[in-house]
Amino acid sequence: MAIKDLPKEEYILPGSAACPGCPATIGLRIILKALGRNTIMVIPACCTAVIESWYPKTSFDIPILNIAFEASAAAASGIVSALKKLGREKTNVVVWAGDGGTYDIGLQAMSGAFERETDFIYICYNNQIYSNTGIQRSGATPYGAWTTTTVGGKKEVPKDMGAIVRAHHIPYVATASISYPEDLYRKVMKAKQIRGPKYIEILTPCPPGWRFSMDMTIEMGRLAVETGVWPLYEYENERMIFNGISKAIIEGKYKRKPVDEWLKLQGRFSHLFKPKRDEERIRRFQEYVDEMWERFKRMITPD
Ligand SMILES: Cc1ncc(C[n+]2csc(CCOP(=O)(O)OP(=O)(O)O)c2C)c(N)n1
Ligand code: SF4
Ligand SMILES: [Mg+2]
Repeated sequence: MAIKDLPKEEYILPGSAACPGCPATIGLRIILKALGRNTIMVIPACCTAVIESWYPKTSFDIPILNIAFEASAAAASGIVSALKKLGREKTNVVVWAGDGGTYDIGLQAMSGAFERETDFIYICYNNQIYSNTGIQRSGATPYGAWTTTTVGGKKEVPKDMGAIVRAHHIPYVATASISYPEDLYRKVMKAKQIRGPKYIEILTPCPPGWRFSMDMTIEMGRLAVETGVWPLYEYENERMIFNGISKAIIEGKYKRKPVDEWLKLQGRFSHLFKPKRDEERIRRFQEYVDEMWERFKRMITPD
């Protein structure tokens, strides 16, 4: 499928309160084309809760439940139960939460909903920061990145959320990127057909948070995949399948670009290049990515 073949319906209307170049609205447009109108979305505190705009006006053309930061997956479980009582099981129940609301504050509720086998889709849009409250670090912030709470660069590596989610042995786990809309659309369409908990995590490069020019959002997402910083995969029936360039990487048909090519375009990493190149931290970043791909290789190699 090509991007021109995606459904023409739009559920994110003009007049949202997003920054220009916002990746969250790009992602929402794509996923809602796949989900369609028969969808109830749960959104905790995050940029998207602001993007919707303020009551009585809204730019979102589907029902939304805005809920406390830590409670989105629990609220989704409640909605799924209520719909079952009403005989409306065909309605898609979807959590759309940021990385702060997923890796950190909403993790317990998400784990509980996965364990209860709630029939819903949990989508994390990962901009690697708490952007709504002014660019603080989250459990998803990369090593070395500037945020307002990691002024000299983050000292720790991000959580391996993919591994945490896969450990719940739910039917479907996938990663995606707003820079590959057809891939994202296909994954949401697939998740819609599967019963039980589904998790999709979308990398969403944020211009003000990562400090790059707003016309570079798509390019920044592509480079994340081309450098191997962001892998595209699906985990289904306990099997890992890579997609697009990530498939070519794992099969040895595409050589990952050096991470510098992604890092140097973002102001949040500028201290790694100025006043002089910080060889040690750039090497550590590259090693982190190399080790992740080594782990993936071990996962797909039969014993
Ligand atoms: C329990 C709780 N702690 C803190 C906040 C303040 N808060 C609201 S949105 C937000 C950041 C959300 O970050 P993320 O989930 O990554 O979404 P983003 O803003 O990046 O879109 C924070 C810290 C809150 N609303 N509730
Ligand atoms: S801060 Fe980033 S994620 Fe939030 S509205 Fe602006 S561009 Fe979108
Ligand atoms: Mg965030």
